[in-house]
Amino acid sequence: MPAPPAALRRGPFRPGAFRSPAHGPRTAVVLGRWLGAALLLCFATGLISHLLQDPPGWLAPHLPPRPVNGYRTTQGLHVIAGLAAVPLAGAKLWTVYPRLFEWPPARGVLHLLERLSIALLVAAVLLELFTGLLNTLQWYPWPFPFRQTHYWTAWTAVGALLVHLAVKAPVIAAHWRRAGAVPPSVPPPVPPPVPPSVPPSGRRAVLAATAAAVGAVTLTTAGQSVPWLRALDLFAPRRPGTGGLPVNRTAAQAGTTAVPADWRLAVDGPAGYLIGLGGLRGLPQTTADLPIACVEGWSADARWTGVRLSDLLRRAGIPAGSAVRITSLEAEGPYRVTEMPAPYADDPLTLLALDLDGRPLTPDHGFPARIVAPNRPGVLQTKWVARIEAV
Ligand SMILES: Nc1nc2c(c(=O)[nH]1)N[C@H]1C(S)=C(S)[C@@H](COP(=O)(O)O)O[C@H]1N2
Ligand SMILES: [Mo]
Repeated sequence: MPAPPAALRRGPFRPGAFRSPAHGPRTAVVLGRWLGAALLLCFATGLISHLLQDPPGWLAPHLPPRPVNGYRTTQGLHVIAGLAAVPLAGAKLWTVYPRLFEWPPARGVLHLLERLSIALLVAAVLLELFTGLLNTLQWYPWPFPFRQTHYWTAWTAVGALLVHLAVKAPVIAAHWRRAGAVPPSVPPPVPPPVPPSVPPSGRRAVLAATAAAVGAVTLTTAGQSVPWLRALDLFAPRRPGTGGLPVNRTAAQAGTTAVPADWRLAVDGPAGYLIGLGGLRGLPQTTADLPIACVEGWSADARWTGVRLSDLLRRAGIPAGSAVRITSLEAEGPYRVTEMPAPYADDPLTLLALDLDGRPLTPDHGFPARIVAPNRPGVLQTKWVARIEAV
């Protein structure tokens, strides 16, 4: 590689400025494997979340309401892998940042394109981690919609990641195994002279520190979706209070604290009707243990009691196999209206819940009645229900 002009041959541009194996390709490959695995897990689980929350028309009638804890599991993994990717991305960038001082900055058009694709990859991954992290805090200090941005940036990141893997395939292959483990058929490369000041354990120290950081982040936040880690859940933004579910949007925020005394649920259909709380309590009641699995990263179990949604629909003459629209009392808000595909509406565990853990719903949890369905993102578990109709 040519040396930079004399005036630049200092500091990080000095030839041989970075000689520690901590900045070497083997470290980059090991960290890249961990980070790549975390990012691909994020991508796959994020895609599931996106499809469950906003399915294209052809998919909606085939969404599975089972397993009951399916969405809780994939969303828990999404947030766990995303949080683990934060220290991993930091370590990976630290390992390769000496490349910023490479001379010349571009050896040709192809090399320039390759470097630009890495710039895009880094920008997309950092934007994903940043927006995802802030979403778990429900903090949106930006003018763009979170979900669409997070979704399309994910495709950008994965595309740039595939280009990166293809370009780097020879380096990845050469450093996939530890230097000592190279198969004997390949002549061992002549190791570059390492000055004695550089500890040979530099790489191991970086990897160990990264693993420790990932472990600490995971253990202190995974409790927001993994019940048996709840005791260690120090840093997750949301935890169930004493014996309760977290609340994302309170009744005060939604303007639904004062439910009119003459509240009636409207079920629209060929035999549509209005029914009050007393009428609903007079219908056969079902109890089901279903989690609220919030897209903002937490999930929690609860025991719900209420009327099967399918019973309410049949009474209105709405046939099985119908998708329904559920509208909240809330005057406005992104989750005021939900469309529920037929498999959920037909499921015997999908309830119009009146009780939570054996007590009538509190205003924050959706009094007088709310929807709960199995394997469904929390955002779609509509609270303060006013109207149900076939679509
Ligand atoms: N009408 C209405 N229903 C809603 C919401 C809302 O903003 N409005 N928030 C949803 C979200 S994001 C979640 S995670 C769950 C939380 O239910 P909980 O507050 O009872 O725990 O309610 C859902 N139901
Ligand atoms: Mo949520």
